[in-house]
Amino acid sequence: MSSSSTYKLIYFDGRGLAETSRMLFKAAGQAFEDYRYPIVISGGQYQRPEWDADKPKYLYEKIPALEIDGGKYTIAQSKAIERFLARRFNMMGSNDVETAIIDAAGEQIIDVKQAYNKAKTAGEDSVKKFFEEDLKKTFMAFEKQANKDKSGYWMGSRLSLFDIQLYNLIHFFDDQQSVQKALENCPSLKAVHDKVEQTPEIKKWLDERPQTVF
Ligand SMILES: N[C@@H](CCC(=O)N[C@@H](CS)C(=O)NCC(=O)O)C(=O)O
Repeated sequence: MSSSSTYKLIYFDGRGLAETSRMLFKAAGQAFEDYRYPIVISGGQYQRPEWDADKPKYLYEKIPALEIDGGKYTIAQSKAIERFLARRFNMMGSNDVETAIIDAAGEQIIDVKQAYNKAKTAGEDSVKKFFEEDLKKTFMAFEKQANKDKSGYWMGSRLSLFDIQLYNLIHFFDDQQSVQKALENCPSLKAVHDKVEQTPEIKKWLDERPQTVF
């Protein structure tokens, strides 16, 4: 398999678990098919009949999925897809230690999102505590590791998977005021955010991507 492969990224018509992979494709200048199952909210419920019909065809009955070379290979699990693409596009660090650090930070994002979902079910006070403590501590930890090479990127001298994951984490929450407060003492992370947003291929994508509810 070579990097001249063709790619089809399959997900719902939303950013969700596919957007980091879409942004990796865009940043790398790699063409891909951005296949989106329609999803509408009706009576407070998600309706996605096309997906329901196709679901049993997928290995774990979940998406995103990445089909390579016309479906010769299919990769499941969003984080496995992201790491695969990042490795292919040279965005996974420049040695095995950098790779592991990028990988670990991505795992922490999963943990912090889980903490947020838990806080939401526990009520308003827990959500407030989440932003003031959990998210802030996670950002401070990321800040400590950031920009050691003075490149403005989080790790090393070029864009990596974690830069994009961090950008999407920052935009994951509805309460942007609390996110900005949690980021207060993290100048390097804010700089990474802006650098990602100003990357020409990504900027173009942010301007033209479909506006979706999630
Ligand atoms: N750990 C998986 C979770 C995938 C997942 O739960 N996907 C949801 C959509 S966000 C799904 O396909 N659900 C199946 C369904 O709703 O029928 C990943 O990161 O890819």
